[in-house]
Amino acid sequence: MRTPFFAVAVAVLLAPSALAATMVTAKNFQFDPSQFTVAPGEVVTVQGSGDGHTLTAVQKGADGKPLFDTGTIQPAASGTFTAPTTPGQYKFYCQFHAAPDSTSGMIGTLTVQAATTGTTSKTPAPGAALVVGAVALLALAGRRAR
Ligand SMILES: [Cu+2]
Repeated sequence: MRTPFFAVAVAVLLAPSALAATMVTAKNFQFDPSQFTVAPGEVVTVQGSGDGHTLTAVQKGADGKPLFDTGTIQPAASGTFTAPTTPGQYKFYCQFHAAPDSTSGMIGTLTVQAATTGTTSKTPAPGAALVVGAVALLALAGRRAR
């Protein structure tokens, strides 16, 4: 009884990592990853490194400002931006190390996709509920065995 219960307890401890939000790193004058998919309206964290960077949408909104923009991210700091709520592909660039029409360098593409896969979803994965249920069953079984 001991070993399986321990294994499930470890699974519970590891489960929250699956809920982590999308994280992008800006380093060596590249975005990593430079192409990624998020849910509509998801908040994306961009970790800076080595130099000041921005992650700025090429496309501008009705107000004339980029659709999304982290603003300047200092080295070793991080910034965030909120993805558009309309599904589609959005090119972005770093204002310091690329231009809106750059075809290489510090550029990338954000894909906004209505959540179908669990990888970028912010809602708890169904697996978490299953694990909690399994723990409850094991605890019950352990009690009955005595
Ligand atoms: Cu940059």
